[in-house]
Parts: sequence; structure tokens; C-alpha cells
Amino acid sequence: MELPVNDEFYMSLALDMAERAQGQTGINPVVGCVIVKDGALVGLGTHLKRGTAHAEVHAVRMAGEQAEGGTVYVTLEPCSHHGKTPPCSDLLIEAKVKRVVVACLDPNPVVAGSGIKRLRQHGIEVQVGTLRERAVRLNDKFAKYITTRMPYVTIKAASTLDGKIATETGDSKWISNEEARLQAHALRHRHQAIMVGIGTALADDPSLTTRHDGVDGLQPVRIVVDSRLRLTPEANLLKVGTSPIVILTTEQAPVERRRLLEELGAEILVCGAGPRVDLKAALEELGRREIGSVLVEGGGALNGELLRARLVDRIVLYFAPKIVGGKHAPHSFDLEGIGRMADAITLDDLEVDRVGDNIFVSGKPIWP
Ligand code: AOF
Ligand code: ZN
Repeated sequence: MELPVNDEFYMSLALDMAERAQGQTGINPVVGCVIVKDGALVGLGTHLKRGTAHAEVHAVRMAGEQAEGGTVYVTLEPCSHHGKTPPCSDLLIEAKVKRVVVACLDPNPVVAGSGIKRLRQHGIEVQVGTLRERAVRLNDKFAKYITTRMPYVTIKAASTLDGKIATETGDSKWISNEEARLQAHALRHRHQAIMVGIGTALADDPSLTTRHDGVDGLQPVRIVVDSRLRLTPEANLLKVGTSPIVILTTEQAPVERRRLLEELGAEILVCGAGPRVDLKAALEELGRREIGSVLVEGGGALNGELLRARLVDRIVLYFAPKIVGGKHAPHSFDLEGIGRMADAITLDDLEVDRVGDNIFVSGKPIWP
């Protein structure tokens, strides 16, 4: 099948480039840019890292004089402000491009349409909305953070068909298949932090590093929610991996324990007087530290508390075709039951897929 050459053709290339940079731009969006002149690609650019050149800058540099009279495809509205770099809309005006095709507006309140306005004021033809849905989805984490300063929270869980994340004796290796487990590492790659509860940290002794199939992975900050500092000094977390470790705790945690874990390299953040960690305050603090996205990998208690507090933006579930039963076997979400089905938390914007014999379900939680 030959792909027709049109605006979508070039925008999808720009989106592909942006997609591959997910996870490496920190609190900045991922952005791709393509410049076309007289039917030929003349410039390509991707924003690679916060503080470095925006996508348009790379593409305009590559195109050189060929940018004049050309068409620019950019996955996010060109910026209009002086941040860590000068405004891209000015750059495109100076380069004398003829037309700019934009996939979606920049949700950053300091841009939000002003980049496009600026281009139009200078006589550049601007078209907005080509492959918009894909572009918006691509920067959902950025949009959440830039508008609320709170990290985007994804809960990921792998369970049996009856919602169990281990058997009654605590055995959990393995529930999901290898392909699903690799996908989970790809999810880690795309978040700035991974969070687990102390129950999971003690039961599974995870290292919380990102491992891919033959290539290196980005290593997010590792966070443990541990209200009484029960994490053992022998934990794999403290021995394996290179990324920082943050332990969220309360004022009730023993001081000597705190000193011990700090000596082992962990940073301790006190969030509330206890007995439980104040998760909203914790996420606010992580936001202040410019952590714009958190992948929560359990277990049920932490997942339940986050859901109850309405702090979750996306839920990603892998179901293995297994049934294990057991009243006391742990499940993905510890929540108090409800009386009426109409009061259930539901998932919107559903994505369903098959991963070999596992079933992938992802959605945005909606509270009654
Ligand atoms: C673009 N193209 O490639 C990116 C944009 O601190 P700065 O200078 O990097 O600016 C960051 C803001 O710029 C970010 O919040 C978002 O609004 C926009 N990002 N804009 O035109 C790009 N990365
Ligand atoms: Zn810019």
C-alpha cells in the first residue's frame, strides 16, 4: 500500500520522532518537526532534552536557506515565550517559512495559542489540528504537569482474571507473560519516577530499574511509600541501579532508621504527621521537584489509596488468563466496597489489546 503524500504523511513522521523521545525530556513536552520544500524533506528536528534546542530549531538549522518558502510540520504549537530557549515562532518568522501545520495547541498557559497568533500576524499561513488526537495523547503527562504542577500518575498492575496480584501464600512470579513484562519496562522508560508501597518492596524486593530487550533504558527516580521506614538496609533497591531513591514517610518514622537509610543513599521525605503518608502532599512535593510523571507499580494498598484520593490519571492493566482465588490473596485495588454499582469508578478512553495470551486494558479513571 502506498501512503498518499499529504499533511498527515509528514505530520506522522514528526509524531514518530517525538514519540521515540518520550521519557527523556523531563517536564518538557516531546515535539517533532519536519520541513518540506518543493516536495522534498529538507529539515528534521526533535526536542531531545529540557534546556536544549526545541524541535523547530534543529529542523530550521538543517534546512538552512531551504526553509524559506517551505512548509513546517510541528507536533506542538511553536512557542512564543523566552524560556530556557528563545521563541520558536520568531525563528520561523525569521526563516520566512510559508506555511506552518500544527497538530495541537501548547497547553502551557504562557503559550496557549499565542505562538499561532504570532505566526499569523506575520502573514504565515497556519493550519491547526492535523493528527491532533495522537499529538494530544503524546503529551498528556506534560499537559497535566504544566497546568497543575502535579505529576501525571499512571497505575500499572498485572493480575489474574480474578484480579489477584499473588496467591494466598504471596507467590507472584510470574503472573503476566514475558512480552507484557517488557511492555512494563517500556512504561518505566516513559515516566520520570516509579513508585511502590512498602508491602511490595518487602514482598518482591524489586530493583525498579528499566530493562529492555538488548538496549539501555532510561532509569526513573525510585520512590517507596513507607510510613514507618520498614525498608531493610539489605533491599535490592539500595544495592542495584543508579537512579536516586526517595522514601516517602511520616513524622512517626523512627529517627535512627531514617539516619540509616540516608547513609545508604536514600533521600527521606516526610509527608504528614502520620500514621499514613499524605499522598497528595507527597505528589505536590514531587511536582515542586520537577517530577512530572509517576508510574505506580503497587501493590493493592497504595493503588487503592491513590484511587480513593482521586490522584490517578491513567490505569494500565495486564490480565493473565489465570484464576487463583483465595479470600486472602492480594488484589490490585484495596478499596472499601460500595453499595451501588452506579457508584463504581469507571474507565474512560479505553484501550484494549492482546499481548500474546495476556490482555491489556488501559483507561482514564472517572469517579462518580
Ligand atoms: C516548541 N518546541 O520543541 C518544545 C516546546 O524552557 P524551554 O525554553 O525549553 O521551554 C519549555 C516550554 O516550551 C514548554 O513548557 C512548552 O510550552 C514549550 N515546548 N515548544 O515550540 C519544542 N519543547
Ligand atoms: Zn519553542
